[in-house]
Amino acid sequence: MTIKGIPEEEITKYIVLETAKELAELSDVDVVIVGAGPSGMVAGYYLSKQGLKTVILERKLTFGGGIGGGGMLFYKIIVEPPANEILDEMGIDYKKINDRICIVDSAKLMAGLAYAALKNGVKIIHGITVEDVIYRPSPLRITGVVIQWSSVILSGLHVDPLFIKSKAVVDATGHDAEVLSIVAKKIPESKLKVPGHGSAYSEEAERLVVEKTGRVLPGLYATGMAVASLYGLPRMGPIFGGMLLSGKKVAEVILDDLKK
Ligand code: 48F
Repeated sequence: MTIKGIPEEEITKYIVLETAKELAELSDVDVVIVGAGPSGMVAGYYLSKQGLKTVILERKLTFGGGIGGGGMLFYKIIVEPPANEILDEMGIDYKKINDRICIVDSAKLMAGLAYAALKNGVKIIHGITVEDVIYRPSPLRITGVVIQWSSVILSGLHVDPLFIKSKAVVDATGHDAEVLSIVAKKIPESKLKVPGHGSAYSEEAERLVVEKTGRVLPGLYATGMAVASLYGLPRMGPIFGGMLLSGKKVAEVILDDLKK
């Protein structure tokens, strides 16, 4: 079998054309999820499963957020029941140690969550940073995000950004709760404060994160560690059951809100 050669100009033409067509389509979506970590990818999985036009914007050129680092670079991740039921549904296999602990390889979890979400139709775009939100005042509503290539931000060049309009914006940015922090800083009407998460109390932290997951303001939602940082909840370390269940819960809250 001989591979056919492609002229260079066609490489450029089709990459640019196909990307531009899709990006234009994605200028107005149902849900923007900021961050392709565990909570963001699970939220994307359930939202796209219900047919919502969902895009995940990820600053880096990879998936998984904190999953890849395992526990201090030991490449196993702990998922606590009943969050393993999400792995069952997605076809990600793991080892059950006891009633409290299931173990999965970090690479398998990263790839498995991404593939499950993508198969449901979510669009994941790498190398884009959300640097601000779009809002409408009185009554306050978050109506989308302001985006920039991560490489432009890293270069330090002054380049004006672009926008994506959405019915819901989800902060799934992890410990730094970047979207919530931007809103807290730039929109006084939000009255939002982001104190950051507390010290470790693993046995309580995951339950609290799932409990507090949901709508923060009209149009703005939080999932995963961003929830811990918003409410000053304790950290939990490399256990991920709460992240997966938080992603599922935020999807349910959004689906409910958008039905109204
Ligand atoms: O940090 P991350 O994995 O968030 P998470 O879903 O999970 C937290 C756990 O990994 C772990 C933990 C609990 O087990 O303590 O830390 O809450 O993933 C966040 C993703 O968001 C991206 C970032 O690169 C990462 O992949 N991100 C952060 N800020 C932005 C962003 C931004 N402004 N724009 C785009 N992506």
